[in-house]
Amino acid sequence: MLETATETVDVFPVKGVDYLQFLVGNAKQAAHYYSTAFGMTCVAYRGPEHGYRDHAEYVLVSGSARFVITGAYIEVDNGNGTSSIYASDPNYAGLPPGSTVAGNLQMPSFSQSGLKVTLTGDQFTISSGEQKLLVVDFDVSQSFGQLAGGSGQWVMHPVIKADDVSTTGGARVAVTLDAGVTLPGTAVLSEFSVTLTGSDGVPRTVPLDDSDGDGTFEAVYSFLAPGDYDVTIQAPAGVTAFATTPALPVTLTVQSGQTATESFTITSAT
Ligand SMILES: [Ca+2]
Repeated sequence: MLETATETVDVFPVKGVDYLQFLVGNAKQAAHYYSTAFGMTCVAYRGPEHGYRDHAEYVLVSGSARFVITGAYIEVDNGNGTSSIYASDPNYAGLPPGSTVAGNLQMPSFSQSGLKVTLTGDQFTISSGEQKLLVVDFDVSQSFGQLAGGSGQWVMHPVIKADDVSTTGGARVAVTLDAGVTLPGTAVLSEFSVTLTGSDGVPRTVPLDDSDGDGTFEAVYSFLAPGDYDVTIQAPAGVTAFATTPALPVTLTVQSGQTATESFTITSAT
């Protein structure tokens, strides 16, 4: 197993956050909740009466964080080559042009329980006089679900994870084709993707990319909670089987402040 962990320089340091935008079903109700329950201050609003016929947006301020609340939609893969769109409002302004809304996207959590942020280890310690930055990760796969009973409606229960920036690590998974190995049909390495799954069971999938054109395709991860991650590689349609060295799955250990790396060679593909 080729597993190394090296010191890394953060090539994309986060120096500040301009605003967080929350996409909700009822912006007025959510803004009211954040104001009355969380003590945020509403500093701006725009809506139909200002000429924004499809918008109802509130800007809320809490300390130096800003929260912008509007609507949302989810596009669901029907598994047969088609997709359907579910929206918080059939006229939601953020919909793709010309799209047809198949059903309703409900977002009850915002009005019932507010926004919950899951901290690694369920705790976060800040000492007196200390400043900490949090990485906030909106988990799409856990945040959307289909209502039971075949109603066709979708529900958003936002799951947001947070980690102390200084305790997170990164990962870099490289994939190359062995000499003489070709992919079947029109398949190319950029259609492959890499998935890391940690102890939380949440898959994090990143497509392979060769931005510098040197023939080595990579999936790069930032701001991972330290711990062990199972590494798997997904092939596109048209590739029925493939083998790698080292063989999959591989466990990658992410450490705080470091980038764990793993390099795979595809030794056969059919
Ligand atoms: Ca490359």
